[in-house]
Amino acid sequence: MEESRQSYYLVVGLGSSGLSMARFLHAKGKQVVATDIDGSRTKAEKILNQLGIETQIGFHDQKTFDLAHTIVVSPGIALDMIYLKTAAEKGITITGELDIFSRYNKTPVIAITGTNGKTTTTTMIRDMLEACGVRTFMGGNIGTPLVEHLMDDQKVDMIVAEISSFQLDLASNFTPQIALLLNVAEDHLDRYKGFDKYLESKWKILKNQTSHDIAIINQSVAEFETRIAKVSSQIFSFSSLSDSKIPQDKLQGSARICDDHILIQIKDSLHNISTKTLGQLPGIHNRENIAAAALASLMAGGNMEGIIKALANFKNLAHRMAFVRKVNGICFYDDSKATNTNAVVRALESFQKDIILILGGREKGTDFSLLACQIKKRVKLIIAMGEAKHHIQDTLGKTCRILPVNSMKKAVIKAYEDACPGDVVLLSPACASFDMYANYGTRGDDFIARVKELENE
Ligand code: UMA
Repeated sequence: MEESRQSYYLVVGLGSSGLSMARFLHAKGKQVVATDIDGSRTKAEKILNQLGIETQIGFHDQKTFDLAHTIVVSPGIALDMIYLKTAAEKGITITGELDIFSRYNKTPVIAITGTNGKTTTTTMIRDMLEACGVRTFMGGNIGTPLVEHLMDDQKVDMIVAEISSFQLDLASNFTPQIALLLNVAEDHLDRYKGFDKYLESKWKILKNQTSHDIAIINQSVAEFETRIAKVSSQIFSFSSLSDSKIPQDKLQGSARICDDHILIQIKDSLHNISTKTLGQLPGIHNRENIAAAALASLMAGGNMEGIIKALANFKNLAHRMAFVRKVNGICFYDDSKATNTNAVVRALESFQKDIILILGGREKGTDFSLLACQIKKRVKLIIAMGEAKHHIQDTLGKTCRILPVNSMKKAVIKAYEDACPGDVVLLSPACASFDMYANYGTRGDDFIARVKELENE
């Protein structure tokens, strides 16, 4: 690295976000240097080197950070990383993919954030709009980095973007035309200094919106009333609570979740979605996702006909309360995506009782005691696995019988041995998967494979 060179963008982290970002900036004619601490990122290294991009793989070099013009940080990298802090002190601009994307993007954006239900709602909006003839690009935290849209020739009318708090933390100019805030519950407390900081990050999705933009917010999100009083966006709300305390004059429209339908009001027009036929999407949380998605789709130019058609075809996504199979009268469910306690509570509420719950993995500052009430009501045995298993035993040991295990295979076998016909075995871990797996998907796949082995035995 030459001491004098100061015009390059440094891309930090070469997972899917960083790799796309390095390619995009290079395509825009920027000088790019890319670095990843993981020495096994040789595939990314090769792709970038072939483009003529300099890489530093297997290490970070403070000098490379300090001499950059701008540092673009991957969302999964904590911002208290020493290299970033030192560079920031030297006045180097530190940013993330949302700001770079916003600088070049010309297509309207629907941005969806929240602790749970982001991926489901994002996919639903994409499906609803497509069913209404609106061409979409779907990306962001859901998997395809947003800058991929900017490298694609395909014409679209709307971008449907799943957005995480990590992405919002580095966003200063991101302004979605339609922003959704689905819910906020305890999560990622290994990265944030307390729930308030995490909540603050989620509310940032509305920060730059003006009176031309739309915000669709769950009324039960903490600080709803005080926050909406301060934003300029047109506010639409949705709620599954029967008594709304929000003065109606603050709202441009709303969706109310009733027993067997969702009632949507936008100015003077009323729309109704019957939920009687939505067996694929159980639980109040899915009704909330539908309400938010329908409001967003209507405001983005969709119509009720397309929305209802998309809902009729919508299948619950993999690893979210997905029924695996019944073995000798015992039903197995894969809810590997439940990586926080709020998601586990929602999963437990879907069953009456006699649940054998597989919990554990890598903690995210998790407070397992938030599960105690539901566990007391419905769970007969907890199988605890992964790094968190001792913490689970310490916190919930007095609430329920707990069996620690060392592998998914053991977890499934032990659950099966303890279960009676009619019981439910539920993988809903309340933890990240990274102590044992590449991601929650491979954890769920392992669970499914182990359940299938039971039938063969
Ligand atoms: N790394 C360094 N230095 C460090 C630490 C990490 O170089 O000090 C490197 C790692 O070695 C690795 C890379 O950074 O190679 C990982 O970057 P990343 O964690 O940002 O992962 P990506 O593969 O780029 O995926 C990210 C999002 N990941 C996270 O936010 C953790 C993906 O969301 C997203 O789909 C993708 O960008 C495309 O936008 C995943 C996620 O788990 C699904 N999100 C969290 C969640 O949903 O709860 C927020």
